[in-house]
Amino acid sequence: AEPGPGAVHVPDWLAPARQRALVEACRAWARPPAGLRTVHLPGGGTMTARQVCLGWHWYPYGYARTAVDGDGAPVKPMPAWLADLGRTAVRAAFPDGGTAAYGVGGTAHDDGAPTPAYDIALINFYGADARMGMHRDSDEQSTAPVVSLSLGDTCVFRFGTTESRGRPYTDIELRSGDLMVFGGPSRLAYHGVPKVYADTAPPGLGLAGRLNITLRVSGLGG
Ligand code: MD5
Ligand code: FE
Repeated sequence: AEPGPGAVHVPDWLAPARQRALVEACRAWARPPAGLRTVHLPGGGTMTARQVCLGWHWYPYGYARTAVDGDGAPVKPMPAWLADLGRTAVRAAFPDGGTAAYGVGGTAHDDGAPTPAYDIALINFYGADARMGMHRDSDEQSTAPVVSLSLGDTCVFRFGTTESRGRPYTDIELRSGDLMVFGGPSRLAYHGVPKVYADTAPPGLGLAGRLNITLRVSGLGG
């Protein structure tokens, strides 16, 4: 299903055992050093979703190799298996390579050159009251698609335009195991998470709340 050009939603992409393994991995990544933290915005606001990073550490607004707005420790490495999962996800979302329609795909994105490896994972943890305001992801130096994996509670994901934070937008429910890929014209679209539905995680996942794993290409080099 395609909420917009280059944006693909693949419901139920992760099998239950895969979801459990990812939740377990997130638990380990959340531990210090460079673990789960609260993000403070330069304007004085606080993000209600807490975050941990792999590969490169995101801060408002850039990337570093250490948790510059946390405990200052080196960011945890991006595991090769998670980078591979990113590439596999893009192939699943764009089975034809997507190059003709959107300039994105599993092996090539904007110019026919091989897509560089996924080298960033940003993991957001949403409690029942957490939200994410409308924003664009523009701190990467690469046009490669962003891969989003949802675990735990169902949320409303709001997908807008590249023009403004406001209407028009499309609201989509994302459930545990869903994949979304944002490429081509959707790579820089405004988006947010206005609502998390408490206690909707699959029983047996062992997660209260929502986890979102985004896989990205930094374009920053080694
Ligand atoms: C989430 N995370 O559900 C979302 C999933 C973030 C964030 O927004 O910045 O950590 S990533 C959704 C995304 C990425 C890139 C482009 C678009 C959506 N889009 O065009 O809609 O926690
Ligand atoms: Fe985002």
